[in-house]
Amino acid sequence: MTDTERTTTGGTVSGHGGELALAALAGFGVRELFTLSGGHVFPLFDAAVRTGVRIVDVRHEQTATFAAEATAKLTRRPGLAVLTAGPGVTNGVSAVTTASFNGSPLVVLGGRAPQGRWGSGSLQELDHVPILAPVTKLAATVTAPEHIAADVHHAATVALTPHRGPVFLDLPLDVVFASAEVDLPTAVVPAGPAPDPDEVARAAALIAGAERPALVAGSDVWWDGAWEALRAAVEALQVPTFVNGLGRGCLPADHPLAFSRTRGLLRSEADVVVIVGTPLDFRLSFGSFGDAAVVHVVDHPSVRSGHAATAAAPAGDLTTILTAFADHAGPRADHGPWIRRLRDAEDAARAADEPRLAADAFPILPTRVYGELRAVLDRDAIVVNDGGDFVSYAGKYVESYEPGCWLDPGPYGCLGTGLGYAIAARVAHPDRQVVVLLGDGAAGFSLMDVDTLVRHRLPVVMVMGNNGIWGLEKHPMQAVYGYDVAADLQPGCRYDEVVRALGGAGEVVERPEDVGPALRRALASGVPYLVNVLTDPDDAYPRSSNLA
Ligand SMILES: Cc1ncc(C[n+]2csc(CCOP(=O)(O)OP(=O)(O)O)c2C)c(N)n1
Ligand SMILES: [Mg+2]
Repeated sequence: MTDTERTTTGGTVSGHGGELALAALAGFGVRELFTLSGGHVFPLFDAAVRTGVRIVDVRHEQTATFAAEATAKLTRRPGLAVLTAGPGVTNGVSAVTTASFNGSPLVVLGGRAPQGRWGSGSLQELDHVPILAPVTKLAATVTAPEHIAADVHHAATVALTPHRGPVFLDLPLDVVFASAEVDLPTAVVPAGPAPDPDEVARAAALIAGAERPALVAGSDVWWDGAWEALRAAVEALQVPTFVNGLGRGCLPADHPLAFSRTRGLLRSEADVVVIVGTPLDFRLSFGSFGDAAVVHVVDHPSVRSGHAATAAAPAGDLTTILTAFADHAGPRADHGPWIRRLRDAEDAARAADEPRLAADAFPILPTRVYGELRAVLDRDAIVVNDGGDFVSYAGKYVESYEPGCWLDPGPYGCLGTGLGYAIAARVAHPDRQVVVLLGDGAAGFSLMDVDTLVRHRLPVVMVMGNNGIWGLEKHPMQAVYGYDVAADLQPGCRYDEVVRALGGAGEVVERPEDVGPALRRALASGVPYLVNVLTDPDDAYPRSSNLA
């Protein structure tokens, strides 16, 4: 096969199953795959070698799958994980589920025992499809080499179609090692459905006519490429705007209409709350904001809320909907007094935070780490969050100024994203700061993948809030029972020595005045570097409950 035959705009492709699969994905811009070796998937490796797809081989399939999901989050292209049959696939299931909750266009290609011997007890002979079906948009087995390109093309299209999400195909050994010559369909990135213009107009009129409206923008604004339309809409309608998930940075944190500290006031004071591109889940008090009417704007009718009452719920392409909001020509109330009220409250809340951000307490308060971090982070730094209380503080104190910079695990709340997301961030953005915020507990799920950072020369800065406990569980258990079990880790554990042993660098920080200099050394080092900050175990992130 010549390179011109491996075209991104359709045409004929021939080769073994791995070549056919990667040819189908090339048209969607897939340039790297994340994997851990296994004989069932060798043809995919061979195809990558032949076509220049970067292979990033990691130390746990969960990390590979998180890295693929994060590649999608960072690039808005499909991310590709290649998982070997049986345990390779099942090790990826929590990360696939995370992608499902996040609406991330993740493509997982699994190995599979040969279909010619199915039922005879081949190594790792497991039917993965029923395991993956509930957490994917599509889970299927490719049954013939002639089907591989079309099936993979279809799977990628499904992953990218709003509302987006993960897809899974497994390729039996005797199918993926065989060859075929087939026509490759043209890769098209599908647009969302057209929204109902009357529903959109009704929503716009509600917002414009409200006295105290507010908007919360979430990840689908980023996935839909709708951040400019978002900005145009909130500027035209003069709506104070909050962000969550990948919505962060879709309106820069220093925009005059951007707010973060005053979300509590929505419940007590707003009269219309507009939620765009994120579910009405626990992060948004299940879509209940006191007496406020709720407008839920979604990228597809299938993700309209089933539990919350909404005054309007336009569904479809978010750019179309937000542009229509921006163009709304009907009557509008003056939102000026409300914006000033929120801004005063926001300024007061920020001023009240300052002492904790600068605290020189010993042991170090986690807030001090964030006070120091904001001084050294670039506006386009990629920030990865993996932990409990330590990253709850990050959510509060780290600002995002550009879209696609903020990687949190999302509403599935799965610890262990850290190193996978970090690997993807460095691969996608070789020239930006990549900073991983790690709880000491969370780190245990993926720290071995520092080895991957070292082998693949992927420098990232890891900042650990090391309180020696599973803080987000220990404090609530104390509150509920008056005692706690299964919540202690080793105090002062030298995770920085682990990173050194794996070929990176690091240091331990015990004094508040040493945090800033250590962060600067780490960012200047050009190697994987862990700043192991020993933080106060008695400090608990102020929250009512994490169980409801
Ligand atoms: C895979 C997984 N296991 C368990 C949990 C439950 N959990 C949520 S937060 C947390 C504690 C995290 O501790 P650490 O990373 O040290 O952060 P800290 O709260 O101490 O700052 C746990 C165990 C989870 N969310 N995900
Ligand atoms: Mg901890």
